[in-house]
Amino acid sequence: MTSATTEPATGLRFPDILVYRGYSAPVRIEADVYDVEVEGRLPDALNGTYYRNSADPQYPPLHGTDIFINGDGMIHMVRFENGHVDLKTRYVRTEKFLAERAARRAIFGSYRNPYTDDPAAAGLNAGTANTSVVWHGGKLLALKEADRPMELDPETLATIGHWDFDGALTSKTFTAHPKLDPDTGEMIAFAYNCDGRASTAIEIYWIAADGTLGRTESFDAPYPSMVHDFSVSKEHIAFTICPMVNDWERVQRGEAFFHWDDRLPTRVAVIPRDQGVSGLRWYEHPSPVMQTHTFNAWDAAGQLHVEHFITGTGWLSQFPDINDPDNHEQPPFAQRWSFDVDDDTADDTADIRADFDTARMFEQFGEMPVVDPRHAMHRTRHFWFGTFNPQLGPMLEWGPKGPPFTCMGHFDADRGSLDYWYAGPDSAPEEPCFVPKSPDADEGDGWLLTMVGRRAENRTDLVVLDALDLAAGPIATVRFPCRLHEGFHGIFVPR
Ligand code: V55
Ligand code: FE
Repeated sequence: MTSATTEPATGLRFPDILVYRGYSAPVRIEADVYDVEVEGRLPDALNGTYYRNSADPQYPPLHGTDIFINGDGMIHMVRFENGHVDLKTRYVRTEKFLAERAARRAIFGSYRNPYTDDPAAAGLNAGTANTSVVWHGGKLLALKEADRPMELDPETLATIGHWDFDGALTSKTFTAHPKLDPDTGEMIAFAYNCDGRASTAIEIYWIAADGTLGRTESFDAPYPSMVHDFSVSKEHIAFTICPMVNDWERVQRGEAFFHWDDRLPTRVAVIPRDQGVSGLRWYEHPSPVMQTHTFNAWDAAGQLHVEHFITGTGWLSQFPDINDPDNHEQPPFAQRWSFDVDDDTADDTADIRADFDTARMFEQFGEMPVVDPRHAMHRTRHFWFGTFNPQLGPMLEWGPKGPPFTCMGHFDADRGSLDYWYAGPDSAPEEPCFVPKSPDADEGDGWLLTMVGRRAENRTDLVVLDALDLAAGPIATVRFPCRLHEGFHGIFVPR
């Protein structure tokens, strides 16, 4: 498997740095817990499986420090069956994971930087499969934007291996945020850094409901950068290109993989879904901002609306600002950007348009946005996200990602109202996951699931809320006997 030699044991310790401290400490336990304790009564109709991904480092970092998005992919699987809950957690057996296990130490260096790897890692795939999971075409895939999808067994979480869509995937990479069309079952996905290095080419993939990758198109961004998420409506695909820049010369010098450079503009590529990149139009935001994650996108009356969280700074808890080392990360806020897609006044596709509308959706800061997935790509009324509400409870001590959430938030766009659930002292909810009460329930008529860090107890709960009445508090709380590492993105797969 690997030529790395096994080093004599010298006392394995994770360094005492913020990424490995307290509630963020590596867990490294692959668990099976049958019939987890449940407080309250789980809804009878909540039958299915919540899968989510996390970055749980197997070994201390090669160079003494690391960022939290570089840990090894650890899947958390919570199965709900007639009021019973079973937990299974498994590492994804990536090439990196297996080689480091054989070597009994880290052999890969800094985040996505091959020039920082130990020679023992030469030629091996660095993918960590740690960001999200998707269920599509009868396959469960663990995703990381720096690598191809890793297929998992949905029952056992055993790693099956890389999935390249029967050879149709041209890129070495694949986004962790593909979008599913609830009407057709189609998956629209993309890849950047397609050959594994900094590049401006972005590939778009149209993948049919049965998993067949039938169409690939490519366009060029103005500069190489992190393209973490994107937007898809019924009619359009939109990419927000942000100056979270990827400069290969810096990477070769062993520096951070990304840096924030707000001398470069934030531009939006709007691409008709049917026509493809021959209909691409560029827009420029008045100031450099960064999209963190998207809620949704939809078309109405000649306009494309993109709903997302953005910040006025880059992702400075992970990556440096090369112009201003004292710059501090600002929390993300929700905006709707509206593009006049039927406006033909400038018909040269090389033109960059400055004219699009931006509107704050609600005042509260937040992140980890979700909508009811049955209504994705259409206008939605309901929006859920992780947030803070200082009126309900104090902010928590900063972790490696910045301030932990203290609340789940719900925004009702028809009423213009906000509803919160405050998780309690020393408690931090994570990304919400919406589950409809039945396949044909109204939009928003369902449950909101979220993992909650009980930080003082060093333990994790999974809380089930009424998605339209968060303030009412948990309907049921699944009490895991252990901590599950803070995660990123999850999905619910009904039985
Ligand atoms: C993000 C997360 C990643 C990554 C790049 O949330 C960006 C943003 C979990 O890994 O590699
Ligand atoms: Fe993400």
